[in-house]
Amino acid sequence: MKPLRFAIFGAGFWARAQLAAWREVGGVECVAIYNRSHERAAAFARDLGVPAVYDDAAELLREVKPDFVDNITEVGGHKPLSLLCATHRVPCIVQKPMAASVKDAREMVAAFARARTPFFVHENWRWQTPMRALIDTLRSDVIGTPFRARLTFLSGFDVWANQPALRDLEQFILTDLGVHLLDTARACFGEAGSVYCQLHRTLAPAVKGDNVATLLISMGEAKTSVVMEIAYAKTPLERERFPQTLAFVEGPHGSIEVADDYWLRVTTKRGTVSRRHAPPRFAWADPSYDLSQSSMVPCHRDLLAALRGERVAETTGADNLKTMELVFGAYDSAKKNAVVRF
Ligand code: 89Y
Repeated sequence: MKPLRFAIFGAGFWARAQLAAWREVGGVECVAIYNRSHERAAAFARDLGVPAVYDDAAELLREVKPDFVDNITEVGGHKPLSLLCATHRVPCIVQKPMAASVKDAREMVAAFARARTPFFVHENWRWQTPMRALIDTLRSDVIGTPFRARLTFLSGFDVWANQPALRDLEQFILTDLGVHLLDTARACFGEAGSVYCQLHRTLAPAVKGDNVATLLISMGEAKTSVVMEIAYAKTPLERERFPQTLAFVEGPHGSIEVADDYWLRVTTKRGTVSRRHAPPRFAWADPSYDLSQSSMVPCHRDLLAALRGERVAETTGADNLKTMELVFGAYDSAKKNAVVRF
């Protein structure tokens, strides 16, 4: 099959890993890179063998005419650069979080719908090996419809070292990290009916935004009570688990635990079955981010199949709007100290 020619927008930490993940999948060829700093784009192109460099995204789209764009810029670039793709009718994958507000996200999805051009969100968390095992186990119905679940991500890892722009976000913990857990929870339990959220800014290095969140969400037709504990904080912890999400799910016929070190334990009347779902190790991945970066490979596979028209991707822009509504609904809840209903 002819490889799809694509361009990358952005030349930061995640763009480098994401290009390597595309090459792992195959069937695509990165033909150009855009970054507002020509120097950074040129360095990226030199290091990673990308043939064309632009510091003008419109010029790239006009001259290169890529089959799709992977928009891996910081959040400020998500809306303008994605809309530029819509104007040129070039399919676009935008990095999470799709936008800095629900209003912007709605405008983006609407623009691509009007242009009849595919639009996706790169949302990889639900593709992490233990998260996918959790999703599959829930869908097998072995524990029945869950009535309660807990998702936990607590870490003191210095994410700001590799992604300094995150320091300046007024809304940090839910737009950067919570968005992943909320999207994964949607894949597990269905759509949110309501959310209550409390936020803190505490035990953090020099960051502007909130860094600790606690949420109670009612999800799906069964109104599953989903509790989330999320933090990037310097809380003294016995063990640093970045970037693992731990989970415990209770249903009428059993429970599922996603435990440390990628273990999934399913307990029913018949006993407990344990299996380890360690992520694959890729030479290009940063070992501290193995779990997260390796999940970009199945995420890209799903997006590529959709770009080829073979199936509907899990994380279309339209689908991800519901994740955005949940993220910003949670911020709204924290601001008002009240339950927000959807
Ligand atoms: O930006 C975030 C992501 O997508 O995964 C982990 C991360 O790098 C820091 O929270």
